[in-house]
Amino acid sequence: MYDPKTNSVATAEVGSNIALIKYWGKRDPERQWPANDSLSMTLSTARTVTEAWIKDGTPAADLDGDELHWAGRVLTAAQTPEHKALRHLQYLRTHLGFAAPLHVESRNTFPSDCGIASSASGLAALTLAAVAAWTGAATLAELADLGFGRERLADLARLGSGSACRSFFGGVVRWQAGPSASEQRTQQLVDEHYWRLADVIVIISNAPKAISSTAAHAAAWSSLLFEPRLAVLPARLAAVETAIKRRDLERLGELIEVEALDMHAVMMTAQPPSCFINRDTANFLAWLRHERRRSGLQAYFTLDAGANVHVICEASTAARVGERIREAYPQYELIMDAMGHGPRLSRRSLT
Ligand code: 2P0
Repeated sequence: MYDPKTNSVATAEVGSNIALIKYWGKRDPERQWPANDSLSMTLSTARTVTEAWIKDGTPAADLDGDELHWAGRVLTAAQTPEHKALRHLQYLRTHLGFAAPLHVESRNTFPSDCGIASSASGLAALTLAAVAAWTGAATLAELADLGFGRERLADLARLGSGSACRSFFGGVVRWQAGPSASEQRTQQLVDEHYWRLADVIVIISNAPKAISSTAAHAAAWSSLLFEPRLAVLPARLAAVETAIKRRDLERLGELIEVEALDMHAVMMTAQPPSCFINRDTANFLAWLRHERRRSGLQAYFTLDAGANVHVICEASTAARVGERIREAYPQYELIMDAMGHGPRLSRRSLT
């Protein structure tokens, strides 16, 4: 039923996502069950583009044959089997029963590993491109006909990186935690046309993170603030969803700022502690709040596991928000992003 082709390339293009209610801490790290439900906005400008094809001339039984071209480096499963992406390919292969080794080329349209959720779009694009390469599918509809609908792809990508499952839908997406495999659900709350929200990403530092998100997740349970956080999250999530449905930016903004600081407080009080934000981040957050009071700038922050700041505002005011940030902080690069659509898949001949 599958028709894998050695002479054509599957290209997956997937937007990253920024969580408004964070996934932080895991109930079951082996199965990637999160401690809480999370909610994110899929991004449009910050994307990963991943191409995959079946390596020609390699015996199909050579399971170590995967090759990943990434950031000017060539990584092979034989040399770095523990690399997150290569490990995920191996998981997909074993779990789905595909044998052929893949040639994979991947790039981000934004700096990696510094708090713009590169593992979300990276692992989602890898999952989509690899399954398309192995099955020979040329479109998302063909993949769905072969039994790989978005829900199933999201489920597979989640095993590579939790936040990746949310990138399989556009707009605002909820990842619902549950006490069993069938109760881990990724669903779209509203599509990208419902409310034109923007995310002005302020690159305060593009230095790689000192600690991986996966390692920091593991420490969450040791923070005295973690269980109280879990207790308030259902009500906060419901309030955020209501604010989105009502397109109420002020309410959404106050909720997401508290949520971002709450997650960072857990990170900082865990054992071992991790501090992703720095003095420049803190300075920027204080400036944004001051600017809101002073000039009525309708913009609110959220943070990922990194020093950079995501400034959420309406798309109609994003240019003005970007301009104000540039005036105050000319040294920072900005990525003018916005709520985006779900993944795209295409196929071209291998030339
Ligand atoms: C999120 N983050 O909801 C949260 C907020 C970072 C801060 O999900 O171990 O790379 O691969 O499942 O998905 C980053 O953690 O962790 C993350 P793994 P992931 O977006």
